[in-house]
Amino acid sequence: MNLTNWTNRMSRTNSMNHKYSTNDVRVTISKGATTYGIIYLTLLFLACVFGTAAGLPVSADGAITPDAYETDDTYSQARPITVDGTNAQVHNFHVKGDEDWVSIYAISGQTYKIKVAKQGLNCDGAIELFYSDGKTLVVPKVDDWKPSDHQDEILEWKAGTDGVYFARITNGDQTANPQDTSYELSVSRPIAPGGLGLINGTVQDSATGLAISGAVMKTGYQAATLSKPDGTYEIQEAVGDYTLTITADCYVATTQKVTFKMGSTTDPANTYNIKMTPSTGSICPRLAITNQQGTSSVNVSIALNPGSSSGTNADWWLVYVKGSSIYSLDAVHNRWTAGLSTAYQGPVFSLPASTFSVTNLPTGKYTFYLGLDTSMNGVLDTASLVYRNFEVNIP
Ligand SMILES: [Ca+2]
Ligand SMILES: [Ca+2]
Ligand SMILES: [Ca+2]
Repeated sequence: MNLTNWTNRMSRTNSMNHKYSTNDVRVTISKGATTYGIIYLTLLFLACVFGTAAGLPVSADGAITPDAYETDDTYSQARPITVDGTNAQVHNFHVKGDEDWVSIYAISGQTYKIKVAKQGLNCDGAIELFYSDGKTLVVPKVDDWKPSDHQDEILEWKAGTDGVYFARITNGDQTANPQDTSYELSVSRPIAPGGLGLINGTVQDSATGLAISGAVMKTGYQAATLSKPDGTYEIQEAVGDYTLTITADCYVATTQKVTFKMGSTTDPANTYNIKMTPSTGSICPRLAITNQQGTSSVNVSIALNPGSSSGTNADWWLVYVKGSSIYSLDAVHNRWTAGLSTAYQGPVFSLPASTFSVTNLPTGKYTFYLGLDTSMNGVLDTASLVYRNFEVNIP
């Protein structure tokens, strides 16, 4: 692993701040001393703070293979679903009580239809819709509560304001066996077909090329979408020329002239790749993880804009979670340790984009986090915490 930029800077900074030596305040749970209880509490804590369930134990009674969108059990874990996307998302309820959350960017005055279709024998989908706080209901539960009829469930609503909405899909029959609970989830606008065109592409950080997730992309007419965790997007809109506006936390808003053509597909002729410039005003961690195709290694790319927090003392965190395990990078000694501990403690500075690899990872799903909190005490402080997370699968 090569963290030269970061560690050089850290070593220098550390030598100027001996009273904040990481050894004085670091909370390290060593592998040998770790009990399941400590790990569990740590994960619960992380789950609250970072919004991940981190594979916390759930009833595994009859559990089946989770669908590709897991973990998506809370609104903060929801991933965007493309309105009028070319493919429906295939989900299942892999354990009893599973919840599947997705985010939708909706435009005021437009009518949207969320559909659960092609339900398996043990699937009786129920749909709820929430505002951007993930808690306040827009549309209460839509569920025919007839486990045996397998009719499509449809929630239709007219958006009152532009913004992010969250849909929660649950199995109407919570006691149903997880076997055969698959369903297809789609979101569409009930408008006349035929006059729609499609564009697609990626949204990337102009400085680092890192994927930007959750960028809001609007045509200014009827369509909007959120970029996916890998930075890709897809939009359908009435045929014509538009100026796409793109906004994202930590980036300068930008525009792109686009053309929606009749009968267009996701080919290069309809591809617009967007680059966004990092904003300088606020502290912004940037993180992207890529699997080295078919290997047990990942490349971890990190960068940090200090914004107005430059020079403020902070706890820096770079951790990954797999199942019930959590590992933290010790950037000063260039090693990973079990448990939750700071990567570094010291003033916030501009961390140039750097990439290093983590090797020999066992098969499974990993969530990486890069975060900073400006209460430098070796404890994860939610009040001042800013972070980015990124999920990667080791095949
Ligand atoms: Ca699921
Ligand atoms: Ca789920
Ligand atoms: Ca702290």
